[in-house]
Amino acid sequence: MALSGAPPIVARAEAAAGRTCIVADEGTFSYAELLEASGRVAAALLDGRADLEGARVAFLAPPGWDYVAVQWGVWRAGGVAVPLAVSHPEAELEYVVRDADAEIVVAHPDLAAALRGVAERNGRRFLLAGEALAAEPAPLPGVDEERPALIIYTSGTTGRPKGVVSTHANLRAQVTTLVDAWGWTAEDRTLLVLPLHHVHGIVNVLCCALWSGAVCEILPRFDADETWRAIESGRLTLFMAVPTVYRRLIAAYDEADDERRARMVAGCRRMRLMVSGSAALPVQMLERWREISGHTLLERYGMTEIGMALSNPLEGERRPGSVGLPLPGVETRVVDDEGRPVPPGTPGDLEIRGPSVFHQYWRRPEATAESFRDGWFRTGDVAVVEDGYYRLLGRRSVDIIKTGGFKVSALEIEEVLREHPAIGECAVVGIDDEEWGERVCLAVEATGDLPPLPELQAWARQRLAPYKLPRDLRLVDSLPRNAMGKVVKPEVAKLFAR
Ligand code: MCA
Ligand code: AMP
Repeated sequence: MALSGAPPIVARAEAAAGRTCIVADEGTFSYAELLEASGRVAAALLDGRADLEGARVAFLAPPGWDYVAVQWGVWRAGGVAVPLAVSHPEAELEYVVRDADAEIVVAHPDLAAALRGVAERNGRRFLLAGEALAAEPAPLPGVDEERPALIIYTSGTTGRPKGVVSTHANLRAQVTTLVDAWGWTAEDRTLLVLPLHHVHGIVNVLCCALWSGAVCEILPRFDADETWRAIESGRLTLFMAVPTVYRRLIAAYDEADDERRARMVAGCRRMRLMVSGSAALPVQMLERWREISGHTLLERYGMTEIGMALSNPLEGERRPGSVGLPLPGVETRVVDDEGRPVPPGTPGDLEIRGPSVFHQYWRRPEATAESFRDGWFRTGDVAVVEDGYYRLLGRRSVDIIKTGGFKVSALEIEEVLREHPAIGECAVVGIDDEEWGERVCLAVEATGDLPPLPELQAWARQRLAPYKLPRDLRLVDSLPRNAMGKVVKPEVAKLFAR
């Protein structure tokens, strides 16, 4: 196996060759099998070329073996991996394929129908994952660490989602800081229940496990009962999820009989670490989980553009309501409006610097430039430092909503909904919600007969991911506006007060 010049995570796999790496619906696979399979995928993508030279490869597969083999195959061929979301309707898939300017589109056979059409319409090469996995091996290029590796689409304060480009070196920095801070080893065995079009699932779980030579069990989608069964087996050592997932696990525990509860508790006690992130973990949830599992959830903070930046410690005090301390290799600062650092105890804007910070927004140089100040990435989150521990106080923009751990843009949803014939002006706001953190709510000035919410959702479902759909609706004569005529979102939010 010639792995010199391979991307760092791939090169490391040689040392773990005989060990199990993936346990998924498709079966159990070793690191050697992953190297073999991803080599075949790379050869299929190259199709006689020496190097993809940064061509984007968009791929759609449920979390599982094909997903991992294709992702590694893209990297080994010198391409940039653009993971597509299983839950997205065709319109969103097409947006990403076009915006990323993907040269090749790869799909799992179960999800091929919509994507094949997208590829054909846009003149992209289309490949089934199975075909790629069956290709004859070929020589593979060397891939320099500074080359782009991954584009993840993330919603921001400007309309449609932007592609966040991270290099192999960025990914290595994001992974190694977590491997060190959370003590990952080859003896670890984790269960991945998160979607694989975002950093939490891709970097924190999948890449950290594979970097460490550990075992990553994968569920194609989160299911509380199946997750508990894996925990009950006692074979897992660590687990990571968003607060909404922990809430579902708590609900399933509450419904279980005493005998099963005892098994659930025993399984948790055999684990060494349980982590929460992507959205604020309510202190009550942290406490309830501690009662059930004996674990104080380790809460951490991150962002697609930077990987993880702050984390409560593996050893030492995990402070409820706090996202902890800067991770090794990550520089953090809290600043005022002019970019001057503020003293501890004073709230300000959180900014991040270091090798884990992304390379650029794909083909958006202005947005990239605006997101930095003097070399520091401006997160848009407001934080305060207390005894060295960081506490998040909110976001700069009311138009960013976190729901079920997904970041969504109110502006993007409004833009799509305005295309509905009965919607004139509209405003989307995030309202606090016990289950979802925030839920997406919509106020409308109608221009015709506004259909009831389920009908409106069905219409929007063709255009937007399920987690972007409005969950509550108010029809208003006119939206609250200021003297300039601008809609005042905090006033809109009051319309949904319960
Ligand atoms: C789904 N539903 C919702 C929402 N999502 N309702 C309100 N708000 C939502 N956000 C509805 C569906 O329409 C459906 O209703 C019902 O809930 C079940 O839907 P389903 O798709 O089955 O939901 P689920 O699969 O149970 O989803 C829950 C989930 C998911 C597993 C918690 O939200 C999830 O995977 N979240 C993780 C997101 C994540 O990985 N974020 C990381 C981003 P009906 O049947 O009526 O249609 S990376 C990041 O944030 C940074 C880097 C970081 O720090 O990690
Ligand atoms: P994303 O764009 O999906 O990467 O989401 C990043 C955002 O998620 C951050 O800017 C924060 O607003 C939020 N976030 C991540 N982790 C936490 C956390 N532990 N507590 C509160 N918010 C968080």
